[in-house]
Amino acid sequence: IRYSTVWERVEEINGLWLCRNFLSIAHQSDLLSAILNEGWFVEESINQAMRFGDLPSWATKLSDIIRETVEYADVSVLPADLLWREPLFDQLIVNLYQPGEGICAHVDLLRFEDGIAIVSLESPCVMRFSPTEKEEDEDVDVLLSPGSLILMSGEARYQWKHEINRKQKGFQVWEGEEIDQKRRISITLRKLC
Ligand code: AKG
Repeated sequence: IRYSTVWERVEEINGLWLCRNFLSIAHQSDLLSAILNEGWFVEESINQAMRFGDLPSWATKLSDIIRETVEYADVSVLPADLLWREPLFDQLIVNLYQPGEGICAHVDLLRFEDGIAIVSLESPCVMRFSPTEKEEDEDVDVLLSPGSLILMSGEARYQWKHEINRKQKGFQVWEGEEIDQKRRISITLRKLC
């Protein structure tokens, strides 16, 4: 096994799980090379690539190990039948964020099924979750370190927005320390309804 099967539940948010050390350093660099070899990001103005249906082979392999890591997870933390569907994912987004770039608060479109996975590469970042029906200040920050995987399901997917605010210096702080922003690449895997 070249990946971690240790999952954590994000206590405050039902349906949000984090696998901090999902990919080894070597696997992260293989994945990064495969993505950059696609040639999607040769022009500076392009920072997102989307694929539907048959995914590149590296993404299919990634899906396979996501399925395995869920199957082997401690069932007291993560339900083993969470991602039983076939195919597991048929839509891929790769986002490339330069320092200062992030993504606004959103809930993923309803045309995607429940059960969304995000793998992070390169710069760590803080992803902020905020409830769609806000009564008080209940935001929850999650650190997405390189090689980590998060899974969003149920409430986490439908009742919480997620965002990454890297607009200004000082916004990305984790445990009192400002994160040194570098390029970040994320891989989001979903299944169309
Ligand atoms: C999206 O593309 O909808 C995302 O939320 C991406 C999040 C990320 O880059 O980690």
